[in-house]
Amino acid sequence: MNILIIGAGAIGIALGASMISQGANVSFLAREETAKAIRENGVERTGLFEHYKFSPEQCKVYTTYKEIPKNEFDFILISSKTISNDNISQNLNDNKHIFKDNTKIIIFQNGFGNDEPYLRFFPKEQVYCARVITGFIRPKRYISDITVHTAPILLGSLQKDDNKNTLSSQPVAIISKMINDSGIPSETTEELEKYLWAKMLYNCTLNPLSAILGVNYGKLTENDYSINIMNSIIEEIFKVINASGYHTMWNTAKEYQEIFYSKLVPDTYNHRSSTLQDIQKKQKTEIDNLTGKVIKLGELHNVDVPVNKTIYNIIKTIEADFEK
Ligand SMILES: *[C@@H]1O[C@H](CO)[C@@H](O)[C@H](O)[C@H]1NC(C)=O
Ligand SMILES: *[C@@H]1O[C@H](CO)[C@@H](O)[C@H](O)[C@H]1NC(C)=O
Ligand SMILES: *[C@@H]1O[C@H](CO)[C@@H](O)[C@H](O)[C@H]1NC(C)=O
Ligand SMILES: *[C@@H]1O[C@H](CO)[C@@H](O)[C@H](O)[C@H]1NC(C)=O
Ligand SMILES: *[C@@H]1O[C@H](CO)[C@@H](O)[C@H](O)[C@H]1NC(C)=O
Ligand SMILES: CC(=O)N[C@H]1CO[C@H](CO)[C@@H](O)[C@@H]1O
Ligand SMILES: CC(=O)N[C@H]1CO[C@H](CO)[C@@H](O)[C@@H]1O
Repeated sequence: MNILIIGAGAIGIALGASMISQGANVSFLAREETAKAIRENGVERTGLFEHYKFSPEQCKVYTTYKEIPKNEFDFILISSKTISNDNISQNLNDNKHIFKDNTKIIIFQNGFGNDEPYLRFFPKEQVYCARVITGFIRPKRYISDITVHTAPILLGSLQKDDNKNTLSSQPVAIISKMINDSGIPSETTEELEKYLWAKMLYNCTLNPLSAILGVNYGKLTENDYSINIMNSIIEEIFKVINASGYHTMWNTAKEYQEIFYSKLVPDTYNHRSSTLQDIQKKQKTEIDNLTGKVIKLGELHNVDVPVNKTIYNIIKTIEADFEK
């Protein structure tokens, strides 16, 4: 089993260590600085669950596609930031020699519809997604530390066959089993769409607003003004989900709001969103793939989402001066 991991960030390193622990041959495609750190130190997984430490000889690292041998990989796991998908999917298409006949791509990223850029070049039977709500940080370039775990990592397809049935998750079951056997709970699902929309609801409601106001998630639920904004965001997203023919676990915005305030936010009260962390580091955020996605779907289906648009425009204004 040969696995390529594109994007050796916190989640990529953790996935790599998990796969090596289960006897797979793991290669990373990483930026120069990270590649150097892995070549010198190997990779480590720390924090929650089993800890693993592998030497540089136990994995391979590439910095360009050119260096990768032909006909090499059974699975390609994408764990870069979403903003790189246009480029990565194009690069994979230009370097199809690294694929075997039946190589599967699995996308481990935030947001909904991240498979779309890949589907320009690869058939839907080859492209899968994951829902990850486990928290990873990278204290050193070659170490991934697992800080929070909310629910199993779920793998499956967002694509439907001609009869409108979701494609089976079975082709990627071996990867969820390896993740699970490495100690991080993981399973496959035929309902990935619902789970990803649940995550979108949560992230689109909390991330940008917490970043604009510079506060943790919990703080947002402590006054009526921010609650007002969040309620509007949730209502708009429900309209969009409904109009686009997607589904999630709750039938109405109200049902979701109840669990959101009583359970979801209290459970993650102190969390500082990745959007806030990006802005503090003066890095571009993933807003285009969160709120931006809701706005695009709204336009496509004639649903007005003014609050989402305002939030989106504020974040875009803040990041306008950031380099990358
Ligand atoms: C790993 O790769 C080596 C050759 O590079 C091969 O001999 C071995 O069978 C591979 N292991 C697995 C688990 O695929
Ligand atoms: C796109 O990919 C190529 C090839 O890996 C790389 O040289 C280039 O810097 C990438 N561009 C962006 C914008 O990430
Ligand atoms: C994610 O955002 C990038 C821009 O940052 C965009 O190019 C890409 O198409 C978006 N992906 C989806 C699925 O919307
Ligand atoms: C989204 O929400 C999950 C929890 O559901 C959280 O772990 C993650 O950091 C959030 N951020 C993004 C950008 O999706
Ligand atoms: C995941 O691992 C747990 C034990 O760690 C086991 O009980 C469960 O059946 C495994 N699930 C899958 C899908 O392999
Ligand atoms: C909750 C909600 O808005 N449900 C609507 C979803 O869309 C269908 C029509 O496509 C409506 O009948 C539902 O009322
Ligand atoms: C294109 C679009 O949906 N624009 C709307 C943005 O929000 C304002 C304020 O509610 C609306 O008036 C626009 O129609």
